[in-house]
Amino acid sequence: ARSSNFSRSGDISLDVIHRYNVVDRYLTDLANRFPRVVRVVSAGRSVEGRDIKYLRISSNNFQDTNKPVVMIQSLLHAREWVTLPVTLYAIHKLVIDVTEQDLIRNIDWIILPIANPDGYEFSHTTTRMWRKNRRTGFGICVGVDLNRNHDFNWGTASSNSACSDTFHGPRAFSEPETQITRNIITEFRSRLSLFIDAHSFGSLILYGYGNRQLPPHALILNTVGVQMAHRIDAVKWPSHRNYRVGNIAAVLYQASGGSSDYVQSMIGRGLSYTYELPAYRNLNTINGFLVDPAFVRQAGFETWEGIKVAARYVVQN
Ligand code: ING
Ligand code: ZN
Repeated sequence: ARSSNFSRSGDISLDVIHRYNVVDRYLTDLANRFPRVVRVVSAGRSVEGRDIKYLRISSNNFQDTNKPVVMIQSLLHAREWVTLPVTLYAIHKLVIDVTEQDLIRNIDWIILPIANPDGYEFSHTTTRMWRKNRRTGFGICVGVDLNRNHDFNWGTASSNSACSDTFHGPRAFSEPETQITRNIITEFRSRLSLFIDAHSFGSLILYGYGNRQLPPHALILNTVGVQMAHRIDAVKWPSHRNYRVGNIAAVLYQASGGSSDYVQSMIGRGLSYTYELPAYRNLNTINGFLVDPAFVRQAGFETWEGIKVAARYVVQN
């Protein structure tokens, strides 16, 4: 119902996990309401034909090429629902409830809330634990793991079986959803200073590379990561664990073709992270992908506190 998704002024509610259609309409409405700061870009279509939109948020329409660009995306993995409030909260604080002007004065933002719309809708309508996109043509099994499909060490730590949840697809960037990321990076790579891909769950801030090799500026990635983690820990829900920071393979597992690895490989000394948000479950569930509605707003708020730390770091360095 319109009333629970949007306030009377047209702002989206931040304590609900919204469906694709609601978010899609919101992005367009926002660009119409705030034409001087918000542009909506239809970047392409998913396998099933859904429009994949992102917002460009800027005080001067990206004209000042000295400004760093920060990109945040969510829902590359369908079932990781709690990542959506991260991007919606960021949009809210950059466009509607602007309490910190420096963020918009000093930075141009690219925010892509639903990177995998087909998988996301499928996780609402049919299979809650769906992870991949909805590519068919591989026999009885469906879907490519979009976070194994990017062109960095592609196919070296992932599955070649379409039945696997980590199927890397027939070739790097075979999927329209990952091609969109590639196109955005190609367009903005010289100014892209910070990239954050929001996943869940685990309370981790991860940096490259997924084969355990460290980028030359790994010490900076770690230091800024720890600063973000400290900030989130300071405002997090008391019973939730502290964030941990480290290399993807060292902290979690080996994985190739991830979005943050690809972006890191393209932006030199820029900072690229995968966030694993906490398991915002209620006490009766063991599944960390199931979100207690009581935590949706908190998830957006506390993650934004962390993102701001890195955003301000890239402005100053
Ligand atoms: N975790 C990520 C995954 O795709 C990851 C971890 C991060 C892999 C960065 C590769 C690169 O498996 C979740 N929860 O999806
Ligand atoms: Zn994920």
